[in-house]
Amino acid sequence: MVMFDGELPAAEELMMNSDPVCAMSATNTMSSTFVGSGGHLGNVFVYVKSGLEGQTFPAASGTVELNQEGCRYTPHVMGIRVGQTLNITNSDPTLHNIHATPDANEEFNMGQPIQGMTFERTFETAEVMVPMKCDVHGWMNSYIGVLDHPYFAVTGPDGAFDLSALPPGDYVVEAWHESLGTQTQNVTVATGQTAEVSFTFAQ
Ligand SMILES: [Cu+2]
Repeated sequence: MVMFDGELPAAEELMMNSDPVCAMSATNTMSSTFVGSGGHLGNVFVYVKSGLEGQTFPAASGTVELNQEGCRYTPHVMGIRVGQTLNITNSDPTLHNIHATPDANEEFNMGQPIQGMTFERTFETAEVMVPMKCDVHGWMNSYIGVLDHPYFAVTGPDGAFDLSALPPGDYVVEAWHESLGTQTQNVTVATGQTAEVSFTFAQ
């Protein structure tokens, strides 16, 4: 569970009118930075930061989807495995470009002028997080956590996450939020038991 103890910033009014296609979607002008209610914090990337060294894991099956719809990225925060295919789609009848600005991976920047266009990318190195943005629409951004193991999750609006497939062991678990920073906790998973982990971000 991830909680937020503080005052939520006022909803960000976004300048979506600059593109008539985006303006049609402007009913949803809430920033996706803070998602959740009642103190529950969504869009937090939670992952095992250490404790899995030296282990190898079966390759991920399937692709991960990143969609541009209503001049937003969906999802806003996501995780992917090293080498797993990221399928990026433009569902809008307007130009978007996908500009990834990683530190450890290769930067890329590709335009998608036509509705329905897709392309695929992979990431070669673990990196938390890879920022993505659209240079046409300054409000469009998203973050992708790239990991070489499968133990990661993104909190929903209820603040909940589930790493329950994690085998017994001693771990450092990190919670990352785009504007509140990171927190870590030492977590011991005993055989046959469930560890409850809670993070509280304050401002
Ligand atoms: Cu765009």
